[in-house]
This record gives sequence, structure tokens and C-alpha cells, in this order.
Amino acid sequence: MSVTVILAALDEAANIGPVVRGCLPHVDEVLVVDDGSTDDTAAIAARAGARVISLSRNRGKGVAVRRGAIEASGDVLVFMDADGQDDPEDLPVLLLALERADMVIGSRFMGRFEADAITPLHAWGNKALTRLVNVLFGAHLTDTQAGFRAIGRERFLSADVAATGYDVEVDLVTSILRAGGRIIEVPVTRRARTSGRSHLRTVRDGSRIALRIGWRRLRA
Ligand SMILES: Nc1nc2c(ncn2[C@@H]2O[C@H](COP(=O)(O)OP(=O)(O)OP(=O)(O)O)[C@@H](O)[C@H]2O)c(=O)[nH]1
Ligand SMILES: [Mg+2]
Repeated sequence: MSVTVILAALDEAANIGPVVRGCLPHVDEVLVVDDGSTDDTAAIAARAGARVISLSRNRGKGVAVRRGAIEASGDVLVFMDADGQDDPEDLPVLLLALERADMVIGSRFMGRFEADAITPLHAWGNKALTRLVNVLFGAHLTDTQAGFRAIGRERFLSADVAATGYDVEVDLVTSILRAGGRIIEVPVTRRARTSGRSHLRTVRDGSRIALRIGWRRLRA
């Protein structure tokens, strides 16, 4: 099975090089979807050894993730953050677990957060959103919002994933749960962002994700 790591990236020039170089020894392809960055993300990623797709303007993480899945050459996809918060050394654990599941999530809450990797508010918000998914979809997950995931490419492409922003994680999880698929979580280490800033806007994105979870349940 060939493996593609997909890095959705927005203005991550300061972080993306080491992430690409860290992933390359573990996989067959690293695909960066540069989403209208205004810095040198695309050039630095390409220099580090990634294949780069540059979108002409910023369309959101969900759009970038889907575009990456369509373009990837691997049979297996691994989605990771491009800001260095996910550790490429955790890749083998996710890939091994995928032999027993439809999707594997790298759970930050089963693993650990390094110092300054998350604010107390975001930790609370992530747990609340996870609980909402568990209650509405009868699941027992610990980290439904983690972007660090492995899934077969065909399985991803057949999933009902339409969200354009950070709510893309909800669509993927709920689509698999609704289809009776198996999701396994493995513990990962979540690091602090070394440079740049998070694009997540707590209230706007958090409420959008919560609404998306409710809407997906109503449609189920
Ligand atoms: N393609 C694309 N990627 C994005 C966009 N917004 C964020 N990302 C990427 O998605 C990943 C996670 O984004 P962050 O803003 O760090 O959010 P987060 O890590 O979930 O939240 P924090 O814990 O606050 O850092 C990073 O690799 C970003 O570059 C976007 O609009 N388009
Ligand atoms: Mg981040």
C-alpha cells in the first residue's frame, strides 16, 4: 500500500519545511495543498521535497483536504497539520492501526500535550465537541476534532464530506459512524506551534463545528 501525507497549509512558511522532511522517510508522497498563502509556504514545501498544489485563493481547510484526497497518488491518506503540532514520528502507529479500522484518529487526549500545545479553553471546547458527537452518534471517541488521521483513499472519496472549514473533521467522522464503520484512536503527542499563529477563531469556528454536528445528526 502506498501512503500519501496531505498537509493543508495556510501561511505556514516558517513551519512547513521540517514537517515535510519529517514525514518523507515514513511515506511515499507528501502533498501540500497551499490554500492561497501570502508567504513562501509553496516554495519552501517544494524545496523540502513535497508535491505542492497551490489554490489561487483561500477556500478553507475542508476544500484543501478534499482537493488533496483527489490528487493524492497513495492508496492510504494521512492528514496532518502543517504547523508542526503533529509529530511525524507518530505516523507508523496510525498506519499500523489502519489495518484494523476504516479510519484511525491520532488522539491528543489519549496521548499528551506538550507545554503550550493547547489553551485551557480550546481543551475544554475540543472535549465538549467530542462529547456532542459521542452522544448524538452513539460513539466512544476521545478526540473527534483531531486533524491527524489515516484513512484509505477510496474510503475517503466515498464518504459524505462537504464542509469547507475546520468542520471538515466532523463530516468525516460522522459519515463513517453513520455508515457503521470502525474508527480506532491511537495516542499521539501534540506539540506547541513553533511559529506563526493559529487561524482558528474560537467562537466562530467552535460554534460552526457544533452546529455542523447537530445538522449532520438531523440529516442522519
Ligand atoms: N489549506 C488550508 N489550511 C488551513 C486553513 N486554515 C488552517 N489551515 C491549516 O490547518 C492546520 C491547523 O490549523 P491551525 O490554525 O493551526 O488550527 P489548530 O491547530 O486546529 O488549532 P490551534 O490548536 O489553535 O493551533 C494548519 O496546518 C493550518 O495551516 C485554510 O484556510 N486552508
Ligand atoms: Mg495548529
